[in-house]
Amino acid sequence: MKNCWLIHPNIAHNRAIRRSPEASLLELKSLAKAINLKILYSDIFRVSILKSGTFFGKGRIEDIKSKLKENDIENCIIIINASLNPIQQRNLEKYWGAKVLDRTALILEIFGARAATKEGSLQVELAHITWQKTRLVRSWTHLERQRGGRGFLGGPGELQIELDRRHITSRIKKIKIDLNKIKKTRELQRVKRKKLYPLVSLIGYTNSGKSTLFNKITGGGEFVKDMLFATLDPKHRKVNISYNNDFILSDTVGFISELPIELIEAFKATLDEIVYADLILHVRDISHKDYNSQNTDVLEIVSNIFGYDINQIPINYIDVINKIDNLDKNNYKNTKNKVYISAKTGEGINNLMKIINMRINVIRNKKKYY
Ligand SMILES: Nc1nc2c(ncn2[C@@H]2O[C@H](COP(=O)(O)OP(=O)(O)OP(=O)(O)O)[C@@H](O)[C@H]2O)c(=O)[nH]1
Ligand SMILES: [Mg+2]
Repeated sequence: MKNCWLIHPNIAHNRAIRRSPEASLLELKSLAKAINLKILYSDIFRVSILKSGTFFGKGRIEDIKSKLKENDIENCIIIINASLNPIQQRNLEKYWGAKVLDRTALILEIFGARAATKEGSLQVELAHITWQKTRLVRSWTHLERQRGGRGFLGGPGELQIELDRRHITSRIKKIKIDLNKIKKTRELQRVKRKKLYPLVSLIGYTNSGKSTLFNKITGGGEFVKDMLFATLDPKHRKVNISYNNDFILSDTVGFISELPIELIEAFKATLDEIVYADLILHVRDISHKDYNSQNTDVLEIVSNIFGYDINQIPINYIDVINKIDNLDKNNYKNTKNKVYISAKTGEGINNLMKIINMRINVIRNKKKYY
């Protein structure tokens, strides 16, 4: 198990942030645990001015360095919950003599560890190298070479960077071709299925309970865990709901705030499960402190996928408010767009099925299934 030090930079005057620094640090801890990192320290550091070359100011950098030294910490990965540019990453690594990951790198690591199918692995690799390509600057490549022990004393020249860039470009091309082939098969399957049954897709923030609900409804044995990004590849199952009204339920990858754009791009084929869905069930964890921010995060990603404005929620959308067993309240009011459930205890699942049934009937009247 590798050691890590988690740092959430609380950046002054950053209005785009929807969470408290404490909530952000808590989520960062869950991300680190998702790839089995041992958390040695976790801190919130206020950053009043962002330094272009080092992100943090001199004092902070020195403090961190002394703490590492005093405690004789070796091989500690320092994770900064922000986006670092390659120069900042390189400089911090140099000062601290430690590996530094930013938020995007950490999420890419988790996805890499989770990928189980060929499509999943290719998608993650595509996201990873697309991201790397944008970071291919002289200093960074130099460091990579040293890390790899290939002994480029003075660092590579522009020629080496150009070669690396060309290598990445041709690999991206190859992955896209491979992914396209898989996508075609997936599309054929989807078209075949859709002729027979409507598609109902589960979406939501990671850990909101999508797979638990999927299992509850289908009786399937999907992997469920109190861990971020437990599910990566979409799963399908046919559900018998009532005579002539069966549907296909699909479980999908979870979302997170500031999901790297490279991942959204690379996972486009998987996310088609949402685009082509007749009905979208947005599973939300009402017992989570960030319940509202998570909603905005998901809507932001969904609007990005559909190319919508964030206020324009698709009409085939149902809010599935999950984990009500964690709360004391018990007078929930369902509507045709909102239903309260506990995927764990089964409470409210009947209501959900009724609403799905009703909405599918409407769809059926508009479309023809054979
Ligand atoms: N108390 C309670 N816990 C739940 C409920 N539904 C799911 N959980 C728990 O929440 C955690 C995450 O559940 P998953 O079903 O794996 O969540 P997910 O949305 O599929 O997560 P990802 O695949 O990571 O996106 C697990 O520990 C579940 O047992 C619920 O209704 N009540
Ligand atoms: Mg899941």
